[in-house]
Amino acid sequence: MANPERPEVLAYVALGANLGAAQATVLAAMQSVAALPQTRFIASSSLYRTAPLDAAGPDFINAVVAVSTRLSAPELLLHLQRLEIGAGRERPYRNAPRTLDLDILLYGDASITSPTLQVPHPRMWQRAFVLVPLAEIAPAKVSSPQLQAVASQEIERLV
Ligand code: A4P
Ligand code: MG
Repeated sequence: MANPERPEVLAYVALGANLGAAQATVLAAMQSVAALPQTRFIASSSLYRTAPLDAAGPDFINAVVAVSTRLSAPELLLHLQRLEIGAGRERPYRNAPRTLDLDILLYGDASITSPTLQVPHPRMWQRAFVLVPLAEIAPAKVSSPQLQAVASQEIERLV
């Protein structure tokens, strides 16, 4: 049910997959994120093929989606984790190959540090697979020096 008390917040969600039908999974997940309760679609980036960073396995498919939501950040995280499980996500070890990873990058201007949720995502500024798709849909959120800092990482936009 809509919560008229809580304002809409612009949130950016990173999507990643490197197991199974990764492109189809990421495309479907973008639609699922946009279809969450109390949430509406704002923008989605292209899909990108990226080399694994601090991780094993095949190349990743990565993307970023922007939504406007009345869900709180912890509620949004719970919904994203449900979608990960629905896509068959298992967690055998840290940074294991995954059918679907959904991370909250930004939640409005909020700064959140809890045991289960850190926003902005603490590692986003080190990652081309996050910054390049984010810059595509929200150029004001990423500066040229920030993009420059990750320019050596392999990333290819899929058309
Ligand atoms: N958590 C804390 N803050 C957040 C947040 N902002 N969004 C907690 C989502 N979750 C957040 O995540 C572990 C815990 O982080 C969650 O229980 C949640 O409470 P996870 O998804 O279970 O595990 P993970 O994916 O291994 O950790 P994380 O932190 O998502 O991993 P990273 O650091 O994001 O790295 N290379 C390429 N090319 N593309 C990728 O997508 N991804 C990773 C994952 C490494 N290398 C990659 C890619
Ligand atoms: Mg994650």
